[in-house]
Amino acid sequence: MSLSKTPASWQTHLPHGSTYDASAAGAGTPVGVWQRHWADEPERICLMDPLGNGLTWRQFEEGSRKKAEQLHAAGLRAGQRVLCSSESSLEGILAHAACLRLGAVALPTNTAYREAELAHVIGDARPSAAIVDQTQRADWIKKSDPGIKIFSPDMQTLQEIDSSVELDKVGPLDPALIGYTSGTTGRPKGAVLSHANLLASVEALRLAWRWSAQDRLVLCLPLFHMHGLGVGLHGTLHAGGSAVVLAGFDPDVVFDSIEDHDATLFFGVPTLYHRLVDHPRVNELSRLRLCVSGSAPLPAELHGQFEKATGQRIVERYGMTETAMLVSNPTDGERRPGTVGLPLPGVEVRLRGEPAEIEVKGPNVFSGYWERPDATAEAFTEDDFFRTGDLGEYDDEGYLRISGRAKELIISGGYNVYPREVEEAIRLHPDVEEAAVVGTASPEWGESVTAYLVVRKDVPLDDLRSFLAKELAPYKHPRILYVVDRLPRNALGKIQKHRLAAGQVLPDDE
Ligand code: MLC
Ligand code: AMP
Repeated sequence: MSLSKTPASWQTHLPHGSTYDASAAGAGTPVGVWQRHWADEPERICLMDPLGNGLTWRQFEEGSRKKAEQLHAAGLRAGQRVLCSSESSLEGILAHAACLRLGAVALPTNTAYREAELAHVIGDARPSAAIVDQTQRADWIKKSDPGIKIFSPDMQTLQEIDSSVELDKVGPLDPALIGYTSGTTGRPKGAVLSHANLLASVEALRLAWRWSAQDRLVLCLPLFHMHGLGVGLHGTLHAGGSAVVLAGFDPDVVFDSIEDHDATLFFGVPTLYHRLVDHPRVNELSRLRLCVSGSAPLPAELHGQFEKATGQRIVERYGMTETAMLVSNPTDGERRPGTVGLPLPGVEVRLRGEPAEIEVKGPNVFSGYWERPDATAEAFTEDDFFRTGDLGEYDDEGYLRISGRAKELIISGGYNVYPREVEEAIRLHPDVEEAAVVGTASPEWGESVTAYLVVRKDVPLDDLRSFLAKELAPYKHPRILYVVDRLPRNALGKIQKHRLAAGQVLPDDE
C-alpha cells in the first residue's frame, strides 16, 4: 500500500497566536463546558425559537435537570439508551441534554423512519426509553418492545419526582450517543461516540470557524444526524453562542430569522444552498458572518453562483457520523471550491492505496460500532486509523478533494441511502425479478435514488413507492425507475453498477 504525502497542516485553522491542545480537547465532556456557561452567564440566551421565545443558560440548566429527574424517576440509569426521534424543538433539545447529563446514551433517529427501520434500531440498541412527538411512532416503538418507556419531548408529568439525582458525572470516555449508519452491510449499525469525541470535534470547529459567544446560528437541519446535532447544536452550546432552532427548512423562515434575530451563521447541506440561491431574498444572506456546507459534495458551480448572489464564499467541510468533523476549508485563509479543505485541529488525515482511500485518526474519532467487534475491526487499520470509505486526493496546495467513494452509498439531499437496503426491499415485490439501485446526478438532490428493474410484470414507479412505504423512509424510495431486459454484469456475474450510474445501460444499447 502506498502512503501519499501529508496535506497542509491544520495549524492553518488556528487564530493567530492560539494553540490547540489535543489531549485537553479529548479529556473533557460537553456537559463540563455547559456547566461553566450556566455558572458564568446564567442570563445569556443560548437557544430560541423563530418567534424569539428564548432559553437562557439558567433555563437550559433547570429544564434539562427537570427532564433528567423525570427520566431517572421512570427508572432510566446511566449507560441505558434513549431513542430520540422528534422534530427539532427547544423541548427536544432539553431532553437530549437531560440524557447526556444523566449519562444515558442518546439514540437520535430519523423521524422519516418507518416501522421496520425503527424496529431494527430498537432490536439492535435495546433502548429503555424513547422520546417521540408522534403517536404513530410511539405505537411502532411499543409494538417493537412493550417495555420501552415513552415520553413526549415536553415530558409533562404529575408524578412526584426525586430531585436528589446526581447529574453531570459522566466521564470523557463514557458513551454519549449512538448514530446509526450503514457502510456496506445494508443493515445500519450503531456508531458509538463518547462525550470526549463530541467535545473534541466542536472544540476544533470553535477554533477553525472563529465560533464565539457573539455568534447566532440559524439551525434548520434535523437534530437526529451529525450535522444538525453534533455540529449545529453541540457547536453552539460549546462556543457559548446561541441558535435559532427551526422545525425544518423553509427559506422564508430562514430569512426572517436572520433578520429578526441578527443571526451570524448558517449551516446547510448542498440541497439547501441549491434552493436558496435562486430565491428572491437570497441577498439577505450577505449579512451573515459565515455560511458552511457539508454532508455531501457542494458543486463548485453552486459555490460560485452563491458568491455572486450573496458575496459569501461558503466554507465547505467534511465529516461523518463515526468521526464528527474531519476537514474544513479555512475561515481566514483561501476557501477552495470543489475541495473540503484542510484537516481540522487534532485530526490526522492520510490517503492510502490506489485509488486512495481517506483514513483518519483523532480525539473526535469513535472507538467502534455498538456490539459489532467484527465491523469495528474491519473499519480500523492495524495502526488505528479509521477507514472512511471515501476516496480522496490533495490538490497542489494540500487541500483535500473527495474524488469518489469506495463504499456503496447514495447521498440524496444530505441523507445517506444504502443501495443494498433499497434493493432488498424492492426484491420483496412479487413482480420484480431483479433490482439494482444506484445514485444518478441531480442538481437539487446531489444524487437521486434510481432503480433498474428486471420485472415479471410492469411495475409503475408510484406502485413501487407505495409498496415500499411500510419498509423504507420515503427519502430512500427510488425517484427514477428504469425497466430493463437484464442487468449488465461482468465476467464474474457482478452487476456493473458504475455503468448504471453513468446512464450507460440499457442492454439493448450494447
Ligand atoms: C425529503 N425528501 C427527500 C429528501 N428529503 N427525498 C430525497 N432526499 C431527501 N433528502 C422527500 C420526502 O420524502 C417527500 O417525498 C418530499 O421530499 C418532500 O418532503 P419534505 O419533508 O417537505 O422535504 P424537505 O423539507 O424539503 O426536505 C428536504 C431537506 C431535507 C433537504 C430539507 O432532506 C433535509 O433536511 N436534509 C438534510 C439532511 C441532513 O441533515 N444530513 C446530515 C447527515 S450527517 P414525497 O414523495 O413524500 O413527496 C452527515 C455527516 C456530515 O452526513 O458530514 O454532516
Ligand atoms: P454520514 O454517514 O451520514 O455521516 O455521512 C458521511 C458521508 O457523507 C461521508 O463518508 C462522505 O461520503 C459524505 N460527506 C460528508 N461531507 C461531505 C462533503 N463536504 N463532500 C463530499 N462528501 C461528504
